[in-house]
Amino acid sequence: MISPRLKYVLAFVGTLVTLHLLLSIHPTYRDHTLPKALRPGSSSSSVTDETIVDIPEAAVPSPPTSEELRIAEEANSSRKKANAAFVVLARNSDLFEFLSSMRQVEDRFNHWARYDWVFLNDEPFDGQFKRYTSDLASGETKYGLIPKEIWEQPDWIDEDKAAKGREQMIKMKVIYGHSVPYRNMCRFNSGYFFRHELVLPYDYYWRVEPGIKLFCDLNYDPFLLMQEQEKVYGFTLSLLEYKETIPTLWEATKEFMKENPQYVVDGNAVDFISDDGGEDYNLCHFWSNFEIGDMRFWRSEAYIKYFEHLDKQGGFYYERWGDAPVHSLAAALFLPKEKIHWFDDIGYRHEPFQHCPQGKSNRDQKCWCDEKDSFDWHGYSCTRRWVAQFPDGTIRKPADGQRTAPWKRSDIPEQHPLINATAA
Ligand SMILES: Nc1nc2c(ncn2[C@@H]2O[C@H](COP(=O)(O)OP(=O)(O)OP(=O)(O)O)[C@@H](O)[C@H]2O)c(=O)[nH]1
Ligand SMILES: [Mg+2]
Repeated sequence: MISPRLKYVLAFVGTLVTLHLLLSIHPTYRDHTLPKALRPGSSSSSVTDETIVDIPEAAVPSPPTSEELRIAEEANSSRKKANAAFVVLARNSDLFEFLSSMRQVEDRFNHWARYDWVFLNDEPFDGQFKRYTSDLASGETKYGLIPKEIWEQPDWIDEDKAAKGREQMIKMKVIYGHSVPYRNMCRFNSGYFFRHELVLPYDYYWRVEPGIKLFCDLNYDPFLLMQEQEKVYGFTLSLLEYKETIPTLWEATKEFMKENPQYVVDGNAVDFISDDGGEDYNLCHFWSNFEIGDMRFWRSEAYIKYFEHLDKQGGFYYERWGDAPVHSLAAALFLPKEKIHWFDDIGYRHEPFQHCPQGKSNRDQKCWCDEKDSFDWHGYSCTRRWVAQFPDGTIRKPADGQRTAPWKRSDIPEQHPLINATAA
């Protein structure tokens, strides 16, 4: 029989033990009470005393106060900005593929820069498109309708001739060779996007397409770079165009130059687009799914007249002239070459090619692309030719060990890398 006194002592000791066991779950209590040897991970884990670093309380940064956040916000909103916007041509069905592009542009740059987004469509944007895109945007969002008279194949195009052209391209397996909407899109991007009423108030634009990738942080404002360095056209990737899509584009361009020699400037980038001083077109062009540009150039007399001259030939429909070679030929002929800027530090992918910044630039900007996977030095890229326009070294040369592109056209494989990709 246990005496009542012993009962109390045992109950007290039991309570103490239970309390200790419960408190041992808490790491701070456990660290102060358990012998070192019994602390979890002390003998079997690879963490030793030397690897455990006590962080003094003062070294742990405290979160910013709301007042500090307000001051930072105010400083950012009053920072110098260019008169610029992202310009997006898209269908309602492009929404989710586009949101992945938009989210990356916001995350890498626009969350702090806060430029507006202008969306254009040949049909009214639906509520879902507007809801998702405006939720992601840091700047204002604007949604515009493209008038049918501008978008659709004009009446004066001979439809029989255009249909024959399309059939021919289907046979040749030219990507989008069958498509009239694709041709509408190319003509609109060549001659009209910069004149749309929602786009007219802006000077600079950045074209963003669905399904692109932006690999690196942008720690500066590329619109301000364009403005301050008086650049007019910016690109990341360049490549050779399919000959089959533009059989008569160069002839039409030469005709325009002959009739309007005043628009062709000295010191232009003709050697980028021609290997024989302007006699023949070498098919090099800037890939226009990424463009940062000054739209005052597209609105200039030289470019508008050039576009109208091309449009009259009907090549947007009889052939399949792309806005990329049209923009590139104009920029290379009507601008001094220094006004064209290669955004070497913007890591960018539009299937199936990418430009990945190299070395220090790759690390400093926290890029997530593989440096070795850059299209720049591939045979079908024209970027090496672009770099050669600046022999004084103002533009980076390929680093040692990087793949180099063959210089002679005859070394380049016959099969274009995009042919068969999505042929009809
Ligand atoms: N509103 C509208 N936008 C279009 C139409 N066709 C293409 N676009 C847009 O125009 C841009 C270029 O079209 P894409 O289909 O990306 O053409 P691409 O870049 O040559 O080819 P892929 O990207 O490989 O399909 C994209 O932003 C599209 O969303 C169309 O019929 N209507
Ligand atoms: Mg695209």
